[in-house]
Amino acid sequence: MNTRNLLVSCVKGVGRVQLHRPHVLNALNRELIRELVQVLEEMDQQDEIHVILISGGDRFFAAGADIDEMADASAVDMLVTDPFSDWDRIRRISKPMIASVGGYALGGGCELAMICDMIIASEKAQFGQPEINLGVMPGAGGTQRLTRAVGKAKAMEMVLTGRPITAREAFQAGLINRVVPTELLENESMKLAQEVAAKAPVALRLAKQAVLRSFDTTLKEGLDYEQKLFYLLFATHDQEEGMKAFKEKRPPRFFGK
Ligand code: DAK
Repeated sequence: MNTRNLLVSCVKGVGRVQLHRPHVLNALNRELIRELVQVLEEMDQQDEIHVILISGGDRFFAAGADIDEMADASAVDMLVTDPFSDWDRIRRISKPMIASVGGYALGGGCELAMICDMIIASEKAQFGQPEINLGVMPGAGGTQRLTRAVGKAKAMEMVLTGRPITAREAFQAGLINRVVPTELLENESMKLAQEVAAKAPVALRLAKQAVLRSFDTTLKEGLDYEQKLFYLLFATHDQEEGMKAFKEKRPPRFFGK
């Protein structure tokens, strides 16, 4: 697919998407989001891709939604044109997504990273929800996913002051999976993505679904759901292969069936 704001490639089971609007620190305009959603949905359908890795630039992952595009909108414009409707499709991507954050992940940038299933960041990265400084508030998960990840105290402070936190603070607060030296970010992100990409693809999808379900269900319903998905995996070739390979003391060869 031809894109103006993204660099797209595929390496050993990993679909790589790099946000690329450097002159505005990857501000997420409508065109970029439309392209991103299309690429993610295509990757979700491609058998050779098992994991999706989203990255930005060295100094910035994304500095949020494009303020120039929003500045003159009225509430009615927002309601009628629903300019952010594409966002919702990102959370329906069924393959695991990893965000690789090299610098600022602010506003919508932080929210995009949080839609991903894991976040790996460089020592220079910063995470924040500065919308309050613009007279608004987060609109794509900054009050919900952030609070679930870091708890009420830290989320309130970030959302009400707009102050970003460092990668180390984000790690300590449970927002991100790991912090790595800047020069290792690309390698470490790829290593993690390939480690996951080598697993059984159907099991990956269902496991992702089950973990996400825990956020909006009761424990009992979540456990029932998990159990059904677990049983369902016994209909896959990969379950047979995984267990056979274990008994034969060899690495499994998964086919995604
Ligand atoms: N939008 C547009 N342009 C931006 C931008 C942004 N978010 N961030 C940076 N830029 C542009 C700057 O205007 C500047 O352009 P020129 O002046 O060169 O033409 C260029 O990028 C370089 O930026 P700076 O000169 O400011 O660079 P600095 O290194 O000095 O500062 C910074 C970096 C990241 C601290 C600063 O640029 C900054 O504070 N940026 C704004 C961060 C921000 O407030 N982000 C939140 C935006 S609101 C929703 C979905 C999403 C959202 C809402 C709803 N739904 C699904 C409903 C999201 C909302 C937001 O993210």
